[in-house]
Order: sequence, then structure tokens, then C-alpha cells
Amino acid sequence: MAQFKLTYFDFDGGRAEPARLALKLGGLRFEDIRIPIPDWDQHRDQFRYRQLPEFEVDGKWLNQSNAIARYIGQLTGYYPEDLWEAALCDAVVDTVDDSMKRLVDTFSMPEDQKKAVREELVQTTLPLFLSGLNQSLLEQGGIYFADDHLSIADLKVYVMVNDLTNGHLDYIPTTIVAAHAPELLAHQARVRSYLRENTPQLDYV
Ligand SMILES: N[C@@H](CCC(=O)N[C@@H](CS)C(=O)NCC(=O)O)C(=O)O
Repeated sequence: MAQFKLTYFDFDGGRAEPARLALKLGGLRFEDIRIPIPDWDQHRDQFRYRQLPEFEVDGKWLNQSNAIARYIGQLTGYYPEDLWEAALCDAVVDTVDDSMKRLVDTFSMPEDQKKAVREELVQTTLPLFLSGLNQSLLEQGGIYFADDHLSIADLKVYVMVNDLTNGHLDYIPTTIVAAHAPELLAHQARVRSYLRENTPQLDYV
């Protein structure tokens, strides 16, 4: 069997999490290398683009979280084979990135600027993206985002909803998803159940 190695930061969320979850759902054994965030400065220079995640398959190297998730999704059956359904899946994945990038950009801001920018995001960008994703889910039947089957698009949205509702992001109310995208909360519960049923070794979902 191929040797898989995923390197990211030491938390259950963020850009590598859809790939981690797809690896576990697919039953693929992998080395889950987690760099503690406080140690990042001393590790940064060993990575080609000074950023994570990175993925290796039998010594071959891959970067970009969505390319990694797509590759693992294709290996494990969590990426649509139908071209149109695959395009729908990709669009959801990229939409989540567009919305979360605005938030990630605030991480390094001074506190007063971070507060102002996040409060603005809560009023404008996040409602727009959340309600759009809510609508996309409903258009596909309200259960999964593509192909009537769980895919990396569902894992991507699930991780985003977890990140927005777990109370770890200052100035982002944990009620924001309920306020603008109630279907995404039902979807979060559905994906969590699926993960619990299909990856019993996961104890944090
Ligand atoms: N487009 C890239 C973005 C990667 C990225 O921005 N990674 C962040 C963590 S989520 C990072 O490594 N930040 C560390 C730094 O910039 O020093 C991807 O999706 O993989």
C-alpha cells in the first residue's frame, strides 16, 4: 500500500481537515504530522512555499489543500465521477475558500483592526457566502452538495461551519450560521453522524 504523509498544524480544523477526514473515511493509513503553531517559525523554511498543508505519496510531493483533498477524494470515492457533479463539488470548495480567506487574513492583524474587520465581515461578506451556500445545498436537494453523496465539498463546508460555530474566533458570533444558513447546521449534524458511523476511531467530531 502507498505511504501517505500529511503535514499541517496541530489542530482539528482548517485547510487540511477535509483531506484528513477523507483519508480516515477511506480507511487509508497515513502519517498525520502536526506542527504546533508556536513552533512554526522554526519550521517554516523547510517548506517550499513556507505554508501548509503539504502531502506526500510514496515520496512524491503535493501542495495546495484543495488539490490534496481532491486527490484523496478521488482515491476514496468522496469526489464525484460525473463531470458536472465534480464541477459543483469544486465550486463549493472554492466558495468556502473565498469566504474563509477574508477571515484568515485577519489572524495577523492588530487587535483593534481585527475587531473592526471581523465586525464588518459579520455584517457583509459572511452572510452573503453563508446564505449562498445554504441556497446551493437546497438546490441539490438539501442533503449533500453534489452527486447525492457525501464528497469533499461536504467535508469542506462541515469544517467551515465547525470553525465558525466553535467560539474560537473572536468577534464572530457563534450564532452566525444559524442566522444566515440554517440548512448548514442540519448539514453539519448529518456529516458528523456520517463521520461517527464511518470513522469510529475519530473521537473529536
Ligand atoms: N492556497 C494554500 C494556502 C495555504 C496557507 O495559506 N496555509 C496557511 C495555514 S492555513 C499557512 O501555512 N500559514 C503559515 C504562514 O503563512 O506563515 C492552500 O490552500 O493550501
